[in-house]
Amino acid sequence: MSSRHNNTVVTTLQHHIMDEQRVHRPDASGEFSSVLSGITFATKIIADQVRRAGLMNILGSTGQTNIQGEVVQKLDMIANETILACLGYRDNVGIMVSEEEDEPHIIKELDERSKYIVLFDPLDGSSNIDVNVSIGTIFSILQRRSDGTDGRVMDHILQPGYNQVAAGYVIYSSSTVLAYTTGHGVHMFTLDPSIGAFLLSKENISMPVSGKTYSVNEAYKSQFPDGVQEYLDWTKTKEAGYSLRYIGSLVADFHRTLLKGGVFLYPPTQKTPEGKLRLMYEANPLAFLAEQAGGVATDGRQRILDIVPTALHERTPLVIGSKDETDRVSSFWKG
Ligand code: P6P
Repeated sequence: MSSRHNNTVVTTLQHHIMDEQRVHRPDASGEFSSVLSGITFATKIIADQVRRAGLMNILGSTGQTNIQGEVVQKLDMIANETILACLGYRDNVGIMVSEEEDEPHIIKELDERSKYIVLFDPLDGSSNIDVNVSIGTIFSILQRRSDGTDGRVMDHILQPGYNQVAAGYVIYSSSTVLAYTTGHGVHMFTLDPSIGAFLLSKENISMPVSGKTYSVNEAYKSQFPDGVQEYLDWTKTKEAGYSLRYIGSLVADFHRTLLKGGVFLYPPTQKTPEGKLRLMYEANPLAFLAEQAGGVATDGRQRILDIVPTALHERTPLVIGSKDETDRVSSFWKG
């Protein structure tokens, strides 16, 4: 389904979601698309706030720290509250989990109607806000378990990533771009602020199978596992000929890797022996997108999407990107 705008045929995100639903989930009641539209509506508001942050005196920190022990930026809280507000009144969302909140938000009892669980990092990379570096929102959507699990909320939330029904991110940069998957390819949309709509820009994205770009914070090299240090030494050899690109904003580093190929890695360090990045609302959604685009995502040993979570905010090491590149990291790092 498409429309005409500025004399060109365009496909909005809403149309695309409905088309996806009609083709792949004809029996769906449209509830799922209303969850996605709640998220995308929130990200339009966040994009506006991010763009005007410097003018609205909402840069800087709130002086608080979150469960991750990180300083909470004013825009973090605004983004968090925006998503909670936009999804909180959707009948079909039962639980929300935010990087900024210690505990899950139980909106409604999980039942056949309010069966969706939305997990999100409202504004990842927020330490970069004040220096105008790209930041992003990452989201993951699960459904309540239907295998007779009893009513314990955490049993419904702590599901492995292969159970996700959708995942995506929005990157707030020179333009605001949304990428999402429902398990039928990765599709990308660019926000047209003049009409407030996300318009299809890339459909069925395929991550290049290789790419001579590695993305890691090399300042921690001496703390990485030996195999990773050997990989990093190899990338600098003349025969390898790799480039290093590291923005320090996960969504931006992943967005480049998805489109151009290469590999992003955040191995364990002495400071973060379990890894720094969170499994449920960072690694899982990006791993779903990577695999749907033909890429790979592991924790150095196993597929990210196979990890059975044991805690809401658990962290994981992450190696994500082109198949050839992640395989090469694994060949050096025996996990
Ligand atoms: P480091 C931002 O704080 C973040 O969570 C990710 O967006 C980013 O990839 C990572 O941390 C950067 O961590 O230790 O390199 O500053």
